Order: sequence, then structure tokens, then C-alpha cells
Amino acid sequence: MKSIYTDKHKLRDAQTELCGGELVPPFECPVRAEYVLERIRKTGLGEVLGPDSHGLEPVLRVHDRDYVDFLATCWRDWKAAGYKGEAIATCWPSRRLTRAVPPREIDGRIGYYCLASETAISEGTWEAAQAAADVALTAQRLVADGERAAFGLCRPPGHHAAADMFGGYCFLNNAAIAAQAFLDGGAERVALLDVDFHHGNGTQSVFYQRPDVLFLSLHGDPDDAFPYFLGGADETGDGPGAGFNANYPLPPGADYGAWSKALEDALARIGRYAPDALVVSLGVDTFKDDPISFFRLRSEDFTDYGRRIGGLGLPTLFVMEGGYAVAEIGVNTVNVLQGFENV
Ligand code: SP5
Ligand code: ZN
Repeated sequence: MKSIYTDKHKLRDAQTELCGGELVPPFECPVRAEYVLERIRKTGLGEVLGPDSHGLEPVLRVHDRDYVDFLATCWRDWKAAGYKGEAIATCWPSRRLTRAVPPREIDGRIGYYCLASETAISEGTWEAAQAAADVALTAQRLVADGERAAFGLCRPPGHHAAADMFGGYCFLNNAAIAAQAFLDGGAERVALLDVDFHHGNGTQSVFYQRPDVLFLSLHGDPDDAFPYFLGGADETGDGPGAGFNANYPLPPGADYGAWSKALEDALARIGRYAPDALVVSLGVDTFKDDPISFFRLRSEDFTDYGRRIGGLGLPTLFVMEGGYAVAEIGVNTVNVLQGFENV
């Protein structure tokens, strides 16, 4: 399988994450992508190619123009305000703060577009986010043009980003942008399977009222895990999208037995939907030693579920999401891709 990668991910190099009341080095760090790349090369998974530039048009099929403008100007405006640290939101339009327009001033603007303040915006963040979308779109094009599968080694990740919100380390929703590109290229139905430990709230929200993308997510129960405020099993889609959203929240300590049972249900649903293409939001923070998650998958389980996904026989685009056990991120990610190929 071919992989798409660019060094531009290194431009996303925030120094701070708000965690436990402290500013700590971010879990979502550049070495993550380097270790995945190293493992791809070491295992001979396949060619590694650079991305083509796709511009903003496919991004704007998913994200609002004013949000994209905010991302492009946030760091400049933050610096112009004279702040010394990285850009972190401190105030949001939460319940009963109902003035739903972006304020003028940067602290208000960043709060308007932010869903979680662990994620700081810093120099280069926008450029890296754009490059990650190009990585996903270039891999998508390979699959649309007839490859059985491709891997977009996206960084920063994307599945928490909504049409007009960043957070959870995500800015542009790479998987959603790629799914939309399949549709815009002529696909009638796309399934989007999110196996990251965290619920893909951004992706769900983009497609919640639509029947042309079936979204399925296996994740830590939002009673216990980020992003807390979406991801329940009762969220099944709305309006024309009713019945086209499936969440599988799992409890703390869930092992591969419980997890793979949910996966089998999700795969059966995808089979019945008979999509033209499958997009997999591939986060490997389900690993037992992940520092911020609570599932118990072992490295060999990743190979096994890659094989099961491959059993669907669908044209498949893998898009990198989370995974913070950095020493094992390469093995676990490439195990999925190898499992997929060795059906
Ligand atoms: C793409 C992705 O995986 N994003 C995850 C965002 C998670 N953000 C919240 C992190 C909270 C970390 N708290 C550590 C708790 C350890 N018990
Ligand atoms: Zn995650």
C-alpha cells in the first residue's frame, strides 16, 4: 500500500498543552509521524509519496469560510495582541451564552472557534493543518483512481474538528474532507469508520444529517472520556441522516474481546450499506499503554483488526488520527495496514 507523507507536519510543533492545570509538552508531537514513517520504511509496506496541493476548495466543502479565515490569521492576531504564550482559549459560547457571532477581539474569536482548550495554536499550525488535508486528499485520489487502499500519514489529526471548531489536537477534519472528495468525485455512498480511542465528534457532526456518509465510531464512553459531550449510542443521525450514524461507546478497561465484538457489528453494518469507498480514521490510542486512554489492545490485535477491515473488500483510505504511546505508534499503525493487506 502506498503512503502519503510530508515533512510539513513538523510545522505543527506547539510547546504547550493545558493538562491537569499545568502547561505540559503536547502528547500530539512531531516524533509521532516520524516513527510511523520509519516503520513504513522498515517493513517495506510500500512507496512513500509526497502530497499534491489541492487548495482550499475541498477544505471548504466541509469547513466554514470564517473558520478557515480564523485558523489562517489566529497566530498573527495573537502575537499582535502582545501575548507571550501560545494561543489558548479561555472563554466559550457555552450554555446560556447565546450571542452566536464571532467577536472582534482575538480572545473572543479563539473561544468562539474552540471546543477544548488543551489545544494551543502556535506558529506554523495552520500551514501544517493545510498540509495534512493535502496528504489525505492525495491518498484519497489514489484510491479514487483505482488503488485498493492508501494511507494518509496525516498530522495534525482531524476527527475532532467540526465545520467551525478546533480542539482535541485537530484543526481540519482530514477524514471528512477526504470522504467528501469521494462523493464529489462521483461516489454515491461512503462509509467512515473511526477506530481512534476518542469519539470522532467533528466527523459525526459534519455528516449527522446526511445519508451519503455512514459514520461509525468505536470509542471510550463519553461518560468517562474526551470529548465527553458527544458519542452516545443513542446518537443515530437526524433528518435525512436518520439511521446513518452508529456509536459504540465502550467502558474503561475494554479489551480486544469487547472491542472486536463492536467492530464486527460495525463491519456488518458497513457491508449492508454497500458503500463505494471506506475511509478509516485510524487512531492507535486504543493501545494498552497509551498515556491518555483506557482500552487494552495489544500490538497483535491491530494486525487482526486490519485483516477484518480488509475482509470487507472495499476501496479503503486510511487516515492517521491519534496514538500517543510514541514508542509503539509505528508498529501498531503499520500492523493495521499490513493486516489489511494480508487478507
Ligand atoms: C486525535 C486525538 O486522539 N485527540 C485526543 C484529544 C484528547 N484531549 C484530551 C486530553 C486529556 C489528557 N488528559 C490526561 C488524562 C490522563 N488520565
Ligand atoms: Zn484519540
